[in-house]
Amino acid sequence: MNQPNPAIIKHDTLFDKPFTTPLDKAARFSFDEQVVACFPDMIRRSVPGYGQVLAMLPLFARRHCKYRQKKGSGQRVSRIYDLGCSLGAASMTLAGEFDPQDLQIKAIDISPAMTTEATTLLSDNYPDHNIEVITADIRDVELEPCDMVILNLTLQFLPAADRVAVLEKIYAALSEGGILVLTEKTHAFDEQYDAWLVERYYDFKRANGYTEMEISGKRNALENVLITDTLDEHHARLDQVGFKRHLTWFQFLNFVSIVAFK
Ligand code: GEK
Repeated sequence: MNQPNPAIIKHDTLFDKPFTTPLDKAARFSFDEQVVACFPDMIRRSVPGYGQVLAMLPLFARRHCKYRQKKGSGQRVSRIYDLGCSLGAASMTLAGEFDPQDLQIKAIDISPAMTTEATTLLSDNYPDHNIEVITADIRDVELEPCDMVILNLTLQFLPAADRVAVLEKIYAALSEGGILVLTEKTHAFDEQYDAWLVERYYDFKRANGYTEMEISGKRNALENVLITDTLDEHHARLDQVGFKRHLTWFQFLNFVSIVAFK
């Protein structure tokens, strides 16, 4: 990476503290202003491999984005969607590695608190890039033809019944040779393996400075909000929506990233 990603480091001084008092334990997790303020710290300390996955996105884009003709202008551009963009870390990673005229990025998130901050971060850091931040539910948006779609830790927040429809829409919008990068927290089908992975995941969080109260507070808040699938379920769903080839290219404990090829 040429320069540090501001969506990751900007709030370095604001540590993730939403779950530090017993009463907070009852709070349901939501992507509000309180979460936005500490989001970069939270995601970096609680998602194993977050930085590594982001760092690979521009390398994937280089291989799979075919430059399409921009209507009427004679210019060629690639369109990439960042769905569930939060503060725009994935979009920013891509912008940092591409010339402004090469990409059109559409970053979408349902949380206005997230998109407000993402708009500021992206326009401050990449004023010349063509990046549109949109506040919307990804279940409702129409996708334009595109070369790459990033679903980084977002599908897991949709109701299980809505996941197929979103993936079908992505498949339809992708150009031949385009890719979906799907990163998710998962659970293992085997209970013993799952217990081991979950315990090591809590060890990972402890090692990153989280207290027992913070770990259990977050676990309770995310119950029924973040609903994981198994890796097999993800691959079966990708088959179901039409992707003929899909590969788990990254795994770190119970977090995985899959690339699906159209
Ligand atoms: C990153 N991708 O830093 N429509 C749009 N956005 C949604 C929806 C929905 N239906 N449901 C949830 N979100 C980011 C990290 S965070 C992951 C993604 C996490 C949004 C939600 O508002 C939040 O910003 C994001 O999905 C999930 O690369 O917090 O663990």
